[in-house]
Amino acid sequence: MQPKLDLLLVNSMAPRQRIASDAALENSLAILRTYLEDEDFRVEVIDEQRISATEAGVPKCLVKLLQLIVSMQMKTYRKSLKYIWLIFMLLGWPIQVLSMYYRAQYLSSKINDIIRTIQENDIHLLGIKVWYGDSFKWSKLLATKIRSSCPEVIIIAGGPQVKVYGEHIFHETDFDVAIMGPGEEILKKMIVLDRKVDNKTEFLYRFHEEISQSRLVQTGIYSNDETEPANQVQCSQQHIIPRYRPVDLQDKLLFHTLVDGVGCTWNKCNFCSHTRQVASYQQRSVQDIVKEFQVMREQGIAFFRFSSSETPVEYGKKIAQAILDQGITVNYSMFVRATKVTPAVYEAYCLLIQSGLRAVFMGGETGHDLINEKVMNKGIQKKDIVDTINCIKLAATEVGKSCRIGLSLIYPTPVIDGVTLQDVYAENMRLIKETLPDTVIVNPPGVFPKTSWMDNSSKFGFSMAPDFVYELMQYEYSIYKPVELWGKLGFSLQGHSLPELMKETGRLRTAIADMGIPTDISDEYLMMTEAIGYTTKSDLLKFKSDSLQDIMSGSNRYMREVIEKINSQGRNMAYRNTDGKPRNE
Ligand code: B12
Ligand code: SF4
Repeated sequence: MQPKLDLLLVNSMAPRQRIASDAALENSLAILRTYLEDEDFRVEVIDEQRISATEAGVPKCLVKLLQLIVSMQMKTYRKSLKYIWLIFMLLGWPIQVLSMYYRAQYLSSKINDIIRTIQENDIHLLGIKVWYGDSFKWSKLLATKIRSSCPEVIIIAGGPQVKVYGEHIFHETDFDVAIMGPGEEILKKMIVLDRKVDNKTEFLYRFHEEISQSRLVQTGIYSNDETEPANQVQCSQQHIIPRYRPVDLQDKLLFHTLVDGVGCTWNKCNFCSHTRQVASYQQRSVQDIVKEFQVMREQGIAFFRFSSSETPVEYGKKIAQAILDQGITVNYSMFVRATKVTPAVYEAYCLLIQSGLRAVFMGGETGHDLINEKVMNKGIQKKDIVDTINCIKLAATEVGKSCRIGLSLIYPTPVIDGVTLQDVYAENMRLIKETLPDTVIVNPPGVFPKTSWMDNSSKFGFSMAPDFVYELMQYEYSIYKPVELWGKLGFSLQGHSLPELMKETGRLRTAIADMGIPTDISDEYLMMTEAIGYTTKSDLLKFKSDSLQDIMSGSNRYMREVIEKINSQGRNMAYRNTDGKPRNE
């Protein structure tokens, strides 16, 4: 018998909000659905990552009480009020635990809903978009429960966590197959195969015979095996414009991730998991990109983030020119690499900003040149970071528009002979003073599979317990956790345990905040807050503090208001041309 649905796609759920843009439009599952629908398959998406989702399942009075306690915790978070802060922390603890209990119950009920949908529609294929941390734990639980209630269902993992952890995804999980890279073509093959077989055993046998010998299928830019039939198709991947349904836009932040290309031009940093991609930056056609802008604008969407790990400026310039030629009003943000600034780079940034570039995320990693070279292999120097940031600021002034800058650093870092951690710290501070970015994102050192840091861990001074990777996969990384609550993860760097490393990360973060620079604001929010008039540093600091309060108390009180303003501004822009007139005039 044919199933009523060929494939059910589910976005993993997390008990707590992680960043302010958790409720962004779910682009990749919409892409997969659109591609498969165009091939005449029946696909549904379940995505509960919505604005109101953070509070779902928790009694209102509990949310309110937590809001109050967290606000007191934040007000008393300073050395002089340490003991009062401690009292509020202790008071908040049982309430946090209770609220997490309700959330866990709620998330578990969502799993039961999915099981019901699978049974009612006789679904054979379930695809799960997998993320890290608590969300990964939820997807593991989902797979386990499906395996026991619906043993014939083939469970497929895909998305960010597979791209970072590859084969490790199968450790103590019930996923049958995992896709590392684009899922379009491979899912199509799986649906076609599913229609030909009678049961799961036969499916898996033929899958391995005809589609992939390995349970982990590497596709697109992750594929380095041209003998696998699935991979050959994926290499020449075309990019699909997702078709959002009205329900996909409901209770969401109207901000769309647009594929401008894949990868980055460098692809060699020692710490970066993107280096699992076997080729450097692959661009998408400008024509397609502009078409996607236009399709999204029809639906009231005007805020975008480019998805590639770097948009090279020369390519960005071509995209910018096309936006200006079409006269479309959009705001977008992107990842950039620091570079040797030339008049051509300056000109490119002027055009980019003129066309709507409103924020960039720049991975600087450190202001210490020797560490950036020997430890990071970043391929840039402090001078490049300073010059590129100044170039962007000058270009913005020239054009008379804003382009905010988020500079990302990794601290502490492994150190080498003749360099102390304090030297790295001092160079980082010097870099920040010289560049004054709008925000600085400070990350502790993370060691991911198949990176040079992992493969040569002893050379860099990392020490990891045998099950470190599995622990890391489900570790809920949150900079808002007090250092005392950080587990050890079986990880150390040059003799420093994880809590010690986190303390050092926090030292730099505090010093930056003391300079009046807000830390850890994502580039898309830099762009969207600017668009709704949060133009000063104090606006940003307030945004940072209020959104943090929401995240810590599991509430959406503040973010709901901000998102309402953003969505309304986005619609306003989407329905107007660059001359400010309504589009259909
Ligand atoms: C844009 C972006 C965002 C956006 C939009 C996210 C979204 N809706 O996907 C925003 C800003 C909201 C965001 C938020 C976060 N992000 Co983010 N984000 C990215 C970024 C830059 C691009 C992702 C993207 O949209 N690519 C384009 C689409 C088309 O590709 P794709 O998502 O990979 O989907 C394709 C395949 O993966 C596959 N696929 C996807 N899902 C599935 C499911 C199945 C079943 C199958 C078979 C295939 C499949 O097919 C898709 C189409 O080809 C990536 C880095 C990168 N360059 O990849 C980081 C990245 C995905 N983010 C990351 C993280 C950590 C986060 C946050 C947790 C941030 C944080 N710690 O503060 C949050 C979590 C958000 C959430 N909802 O849970 C990590 C993920 C690490 C991990 N192990 O999970 C990444 C890899 C960055 C990094 N290296 O650290 N992010
Ligand atoms: S950190 Fe950035 S520049 Fe370095 S390899 Fe990764 S994506 Fe490329």
